[in-house]
Amino acid sequence: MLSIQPLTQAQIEQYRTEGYVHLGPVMGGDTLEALREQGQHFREVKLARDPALSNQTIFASQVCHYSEPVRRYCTTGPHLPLVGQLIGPDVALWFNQFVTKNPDADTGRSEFPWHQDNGYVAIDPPTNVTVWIALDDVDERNGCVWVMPRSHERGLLDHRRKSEDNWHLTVPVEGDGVPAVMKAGEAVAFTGLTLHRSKLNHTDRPRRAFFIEYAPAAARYRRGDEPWRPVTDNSNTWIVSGTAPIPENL
Ligand SMILES: O=C(O)CCC(=O)C(=O)O
Repeated sequence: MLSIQPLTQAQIEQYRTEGYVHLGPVMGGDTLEALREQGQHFREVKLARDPALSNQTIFASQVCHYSEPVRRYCTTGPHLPLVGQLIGPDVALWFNQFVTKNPDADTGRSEFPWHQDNGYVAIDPPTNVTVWIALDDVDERNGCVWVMPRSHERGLLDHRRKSEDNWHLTVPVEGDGVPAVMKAGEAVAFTGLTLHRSKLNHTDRPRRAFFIEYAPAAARYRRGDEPWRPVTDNSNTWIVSGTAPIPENL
């Protein structure tokens, strides 16, 4: 059984000033195995539909709807008290995704360029947190995630498509950032405004990861120029601790 210690004041301070913090081990034993199996299940389904994905990055999003082990982890996992320390007691599960970076050094398809998560969907206030969990040991060779310290201080940046035939959004960034080197089951947490990326997988094995985004339960979200809506006004959202404001039409 994993025993997770609360974040220290120094870790919380690091998150506030640098925009990220290593949480250490947040998933182990049977749970890690179950999440790997679930990831495999989604990959198999997607590969059967599109075999060309075998040397690209495979994403499976909002998987809580389709997997009890994944939903249980996202809504009751042992990392949640740490999330509460970072964003407060009223917490909404907002997004969850498996990301498997297949070996691709020859094709270069799986670079995930610099971006802020809020560059895809904005959250207000932007105090949402992403918990990126390694399902394999990750380092610079197999495409770990890299974060740019203090980049959250720059606010929400103007993201553009990487190229016309690529859906990734990105912003120009100077510098390399810091690689989040981790053992399987460990996590790094970063803010919705923290610039991060991942590079190629130069090994001969897939790099498996799962990440979860949590937002303050009273936050709003906006896609592009659409109107702002409460994060609770979305079928993917679940309150995982505390309460959310009650809508007028309830
Ligand atoms: O797991 C990765 O390689 C990066 C994924 C990522 O940053 C994202 O989906 O926002």
